[in-house]
Amino acid sequence: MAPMTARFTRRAGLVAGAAFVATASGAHADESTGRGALRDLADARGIRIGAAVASRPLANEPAYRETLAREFSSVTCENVMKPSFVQPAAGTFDFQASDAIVAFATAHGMTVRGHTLVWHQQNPAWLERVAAVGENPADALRDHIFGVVRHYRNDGPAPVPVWDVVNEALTDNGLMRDTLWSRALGPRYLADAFRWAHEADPDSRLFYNDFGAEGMNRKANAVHAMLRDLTRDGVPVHGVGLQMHVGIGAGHTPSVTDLAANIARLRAIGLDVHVTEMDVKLQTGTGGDEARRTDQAQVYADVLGTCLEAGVTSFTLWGFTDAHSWIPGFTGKPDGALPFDTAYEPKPAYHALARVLASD
Ligand code: 9MR
Repeated sequence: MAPMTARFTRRAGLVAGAAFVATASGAHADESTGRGALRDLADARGIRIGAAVASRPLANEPAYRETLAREFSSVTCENVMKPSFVQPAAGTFDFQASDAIVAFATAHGMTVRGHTLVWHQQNPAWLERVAAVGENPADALRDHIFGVVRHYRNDGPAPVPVWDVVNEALTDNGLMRDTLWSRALGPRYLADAFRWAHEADPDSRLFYNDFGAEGMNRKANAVHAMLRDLTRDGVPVHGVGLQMHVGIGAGHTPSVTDLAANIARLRAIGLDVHVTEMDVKLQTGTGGDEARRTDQAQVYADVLGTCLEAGVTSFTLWGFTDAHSWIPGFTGKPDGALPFDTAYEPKPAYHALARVLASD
């Protein structure tokens, strides 16, 4: 594949796409296409455009709610569906926070990606202990998966049609990550988790989700091989999430050629491919200067354009406003990795995404 087709060029992706105006409805319609917000453009292409959502700004900031509902057609709970939130004590489930996000999504015609059932982070202390001391850890994991998945199948505000069942089970070298679950249950915990999730809701699409496995590298090879073996063994895994936490500058984003090749080989083994957590670091320690924002827009355009061409059907960002991004909490520095700035104004990255969605 050519490294970049004409429609993802800087010129087509950015200059023409910069002509956006606020409409009466508050949407940022693109003057050059006469089309509306990202979700309208994504609808027209038959894909979902999503964002990770945090509970506090959703409850407290009207601009957060308005932008989310206007621009996105899929939501992922950034934190509150993880085990430490939904099962804080053994056998005691608490869906208040996650239900609030699911209810918001439903009220605004958005779908939900469930995130995440099995991970080595954000587990409650009781579950860590159960896994560590070997007190029926398989039962605990199965009960957790059943408790969460069945809630959304039967009692929650809406069904969750897609689950990230297992998150980040491999290392950068493509080895099984040493986690509470690999130690307690061995590598078979992956197959078990997918089987339990499928039993709990046979209608949900079940995903494996990881970072740094977007291009054709060692980890991506291992993800592909692992999922090929699981599907060959009849394990109900239906898709793979490419997280896409990337950045501007050489080496911080996979090449479009590698990305396309990796998506193609995953689809060739029958898997759906979603982008699940995209953000693009400026690596400035600030909100970034104009040139860096332009480079960032190009990365968003290249990745989205490649994914659309390669058959990705759901494209989720890890947040949407620089006012609420996980990166400052992680690096200790502001960054500006998302398409809306801290005042909810669209950045060049926003226009680039819209432009690619609107292109033929
Ligand atoms: O964005 C999430 C952040 O608020 C949490 O503190 C963090 C805990 O590790 O998890 C972040 O979300 C992660 C996601 O669940 C899985 N992939 C990596 C994401 C960013 O770290």
